[in-house]
Formats: sequence, structure tokens, C-alpha cells
Amino acid sequence: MLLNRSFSKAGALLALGLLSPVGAMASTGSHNLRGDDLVGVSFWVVSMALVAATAFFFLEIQRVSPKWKTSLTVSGLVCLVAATHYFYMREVWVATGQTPTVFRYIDWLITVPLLMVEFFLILSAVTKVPAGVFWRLMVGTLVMLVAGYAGEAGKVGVWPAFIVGMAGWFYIINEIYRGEASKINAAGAPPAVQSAFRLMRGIVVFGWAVYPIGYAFGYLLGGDPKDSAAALNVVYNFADFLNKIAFGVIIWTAAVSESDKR
Ligand SMILES: *C/C=C(C)/C=C/C=C(C)/C=C/C1=C(C)CCCC1(C)C
Repeated sequence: MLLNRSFSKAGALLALGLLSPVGAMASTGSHNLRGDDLVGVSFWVVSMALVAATAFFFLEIQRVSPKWKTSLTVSGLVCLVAATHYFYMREVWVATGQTPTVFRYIDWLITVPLLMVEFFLILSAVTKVPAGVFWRLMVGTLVMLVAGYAGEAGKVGVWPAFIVGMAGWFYIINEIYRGEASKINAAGAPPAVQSAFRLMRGIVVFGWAVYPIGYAFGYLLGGDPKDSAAALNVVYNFADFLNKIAFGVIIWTAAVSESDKR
């Protein structure tokens, strides 16, 4: 029995190492990831992408000029924090079939402010940026996330929470499209930074829209959140791929191109 179990463990490890993650998914224990569990597999795939992205951003720090190092450090941290949450969320999903909402919010509470800081950092690498830009982005982020969590956790009504959360998000969008951050970018940033800034704010509008839409499907449209849980998790997972990894790659592109200039 015991021997058997350690054999199957060794087999699983071997499969993991040699035959790619798909080998490990084939084993049948109730807490193992199954190959036909689309949600579980999407957690797995995005975890690995986040791990690779973390290593990439940290390694590339030595390649860029000093002003850009902090931006790459922050991109690496976003992916590291998210990867760690993804490992845990995959386990929760595989073991219980439940949506690990609370871990998503802890992840967001750490990573979304860091993503916001990136707007401030890429502009600061090329010009002077008043602290007000930083604080407005932070306030918008916190209002958005705290409201969303209060709604999902049942502390306040789902509608008021949604409306306040949307207001926070629009406040951020206003700052990067029409506010001071946008003006500083248009007036003082070199072309590579301007194009990164534009792509990043596009992500904040289109990539981020996935989350409030998910919230609406889960809570506002009258369906049972359990019915949409699987679909929502897959969508959130691939949205995070765009919103964390692609976001970092855009910053990396600007950092490399500005560093190579000198
Ligand atoms: C890496 C994770 C990211 C970029 C998460 C972003 C999350 C949001 C943009 C959430 C937005 C929400 C609203 C705009 C309304 C209220 C409900 C939320 C919190 C889902």
C-alpha cells in the first residue's frame, strides 16, 4: 500500500518532470488535476506563464539603464505575487470545485496597485511627475477593489458596491486618458514611452473590463453564481495573462528601447 503510493508519487513526479504537466494530469486521485478540467488546466497554464514571466522580468533588470530597473522589478513582483496565488487557487478549485474569490481579491489588492504604480514609474523614468498622479491612481484602485469585495462578500448590496467600484475604475480611466498623467505623457515623453503608455491604458479599459462584466454575470443578472463559475474562472485566468504579463512586456519594450538609445 505505502510502497504503492510512493511509487505512484514517484511516477507522478517523473511525469511532471519528463512528460510535461499533461502527464501529471492523467493520474486519477481526487485531488489531482484532470486533463478534462478546463478551469484547472487554465489555472495551471497561467501559473506557469506567470512563473516564466517573473524570471524573465527579473533577469532583464540587468539589461536596462538604472532609471528603468524599478519598472521591471515591479513587473516581476506582480507576476510573482500572482503566480503564488494561482498555485493556491488551482488547489482550491481542484479540491472543492469552488471559485476562490477571496484569493482573487487578495491578489488584486496587491497586484493592481503595483500595476498602477507602473504608469507613474514609466513617466518618472523620462520626466518629472507630481505625487498627485500617484495618489489619484491609488485612490481610484482602492475604491474600486474595496467596493467590489464588499459586494462579493455580502457586506453591502451588490448594486451599490458595483456602482462605487465602477466609479473608482472610471476615475482611473479619466486620469490616464484626460487627467494629468495623460498630459504629462503627451507633453514630455519620448515616442517609445508614449506608445507604451497608450497600450497600457488600452489594457486598463479593455482588458480590465472583463472583471466588472464577470461581476455582473455572477451577481447582477439574476443567474446562480455557481452556474457561471467555471466559465468566469477561465475568462479571468486568461484576462490576467493579458493584464499582468502582456502589460509587463509592454513596459519591458519601452525600457529596452529607451535604454538602448544611450
Ligand atoms: C491582475 C488583476 C487585475 C488587473 C484585476 C483587476 C480588477 C478589476 C479591474 C476589477 C473591477 C471591478 C469593478 C470595476 C466594479 C466592481 C467589481 C470589480 C472589483 C470586479
